[in-house]
Amino acid sequence: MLEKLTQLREEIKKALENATPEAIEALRVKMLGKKGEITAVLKGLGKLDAETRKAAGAAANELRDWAQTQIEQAKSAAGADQLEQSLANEHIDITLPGKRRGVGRVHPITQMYDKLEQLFLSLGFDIVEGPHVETVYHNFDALNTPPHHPSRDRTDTFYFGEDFLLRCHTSPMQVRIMETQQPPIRVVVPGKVYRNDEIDATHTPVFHQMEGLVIDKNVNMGDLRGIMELIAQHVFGNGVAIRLRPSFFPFTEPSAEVDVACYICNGKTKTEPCRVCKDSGWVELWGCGMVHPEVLRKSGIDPDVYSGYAFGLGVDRLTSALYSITDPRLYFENDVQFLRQF
Ligand code: 2NL
Repeated sequence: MLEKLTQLREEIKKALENATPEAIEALRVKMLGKKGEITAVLKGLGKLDAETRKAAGAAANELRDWAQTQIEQAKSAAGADQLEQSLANEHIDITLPGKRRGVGRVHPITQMYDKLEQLFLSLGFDIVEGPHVETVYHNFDALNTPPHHPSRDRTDTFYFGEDFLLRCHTSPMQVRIMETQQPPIRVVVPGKVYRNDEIDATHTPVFHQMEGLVIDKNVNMGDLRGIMELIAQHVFGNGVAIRLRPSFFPFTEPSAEVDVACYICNGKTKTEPCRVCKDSGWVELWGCGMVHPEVLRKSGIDPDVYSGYAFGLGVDRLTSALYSITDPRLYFENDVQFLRQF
């Protein structure tokens, strides 16, 4: 018995010389595992007579403790060896250039939305979005746009059957607000709108609008003009002049085009013809008007008590004007070289 223990001790000593971590683990299993040799000796103690068992038990337990310590020590020494070796073999080249992170930026159209929303929030407007698939009623009938009107033509608007379509302005959402809220109403509705246009230098089938609606008692055209001027100055800079020019929309009466003093030549350059304003000094940028009484009445607001104004900003057009961008296709092409400029 004692001989066997001595033999095992010698075997362990030998096996641990220059052993790899894998070999050490294999030795641990071979000696101390469930079916290990030392384990077997300890299990066999029960069969010995009491006297022999005492001496053999002490020796076997001592061997087990010794083996455990030896194996642990050998393991950590071998691990340190391995770490040292890999540190010696691996080199980090700190002169290599770093990996550049592709940080995106805010799309110019979104920047213009943000700029406008900042203004309207400061003026106490709500900002509300609406569904892109609308009813023909909310998109046209409620806005005083009768069945024979050209913008209702099936070739100009994307229909889903008889009663639904892709909204061609955000106005249907303002109608929904009038239907569900009583004045005072002060709201802007940003969002994509859709028209069945061929793509060219001034048209894309999807474009971006922000429409505004203000309804209260005693709202007049002076209020409208003041807000139109604030919008122009917020986008193009303090001091820029605007003018309102008579126009027509089915949903407003009177209606007006908002012209902004030419941001290229300011109407002053006479030596060189101005491409942007054609030397008129003014650029037509958006439309507005006093909400037609019939539009108020249809949505449940009494035009004898309340009046209001509305406006429709073309966000693509405003962005193009601000940055002198001549082709709206650029907004959709995701050309990083283009987008990085803003
Ligand atoms: C344009 C003209 C405009 C409106 C939109 C509107 C909405 C309601 C009632 C009355 Cl619910 N009007 N919207 C009014 C005038 C002009 O847009 O040229 N947009 C690009």
